[in-house]
Amino acid sequence: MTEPVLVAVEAGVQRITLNRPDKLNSFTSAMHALLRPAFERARSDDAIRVVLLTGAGRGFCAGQDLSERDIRAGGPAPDLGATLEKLYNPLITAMRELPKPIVCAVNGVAAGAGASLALACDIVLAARSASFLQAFAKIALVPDAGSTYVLPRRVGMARAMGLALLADKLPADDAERWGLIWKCCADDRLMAEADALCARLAEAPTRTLGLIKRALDASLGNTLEQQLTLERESQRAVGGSPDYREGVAAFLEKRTPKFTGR
Ligand code: T3D
Repeated sequence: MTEPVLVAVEAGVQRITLNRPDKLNSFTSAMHALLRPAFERARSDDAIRVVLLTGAGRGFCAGQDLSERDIRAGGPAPDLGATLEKLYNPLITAMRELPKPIVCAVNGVAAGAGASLALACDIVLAARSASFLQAFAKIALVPDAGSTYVLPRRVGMARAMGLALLADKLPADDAERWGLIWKCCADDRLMAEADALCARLAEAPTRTLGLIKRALDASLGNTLEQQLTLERESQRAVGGSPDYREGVAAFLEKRTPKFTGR
């Protein structure tokens, strides 16, 4: 049987491919059972220095597989809060707490929790034909898996409201222009650009990148005072690292640094 999530590690990059192309990689519980452990492995395995997340086929991820839900009239009301609590929320938390960069290559439509998944990554590249869709309101749901947190912070409240209330597709070009994602690129360049970015990040000072990610995330809720303290503590931690020594030595010796990630 084909696995609904493929995971491979090579040259410091853990590639995770959502793999239910016929259903636009919409989320099933079987996918959840593979996806979160992949991020947990990325956390504990020193050989992994960057994660690349993408989708197989023409879509990135169409959100929750709606055929998994029992909506028969008169049937028991599904507790969708429970699915968030057990599956989506821990997944998004694991991604944000991973002290390593996550690159997302959005190869096609990212809808519902699929859009949230993409936006939970650190650097989001999208094919020009891709789009982002807050599909939730179309089926009378509230945006979840972190969307209501990320959207206003990235694009401002006016655009976040429009996206969430109207549930119209936002083309990748506009997503880049609005600051929702890092970059949009030609469809046939997407994977090459994502691979190049990951190769670069796999040679970067991983521990430092983890602390940069943590500091930027924390800044959204911190006062300046708290943020200055966090910067001080982060700098204190990396100041004793082998990669800092290597970075400065390489600068002084006018050569390219060889970071180990420690
Ligand atoms: O339930 C909980 O746990 C709460 C958490 C919820 C999180 C959520 O994500 S809620 C939002 C769920 N997602 C959606 O509502 C999006 C539904 N999909 C669409 O609106 C459209 O498929 C797209 C706009 C994404 C793409 O449209 P299009 O025309 O390019 O493709 P299509 O023909 O609609 O889809 C292709 C196939 O994928 C099709 O299957 P078929 O007919 O060829 O056998 C379609 O049914 C299937 N598919 C697409 N999205 C889903 C799906 N099947 C199940 N669930 C889906 N979400």
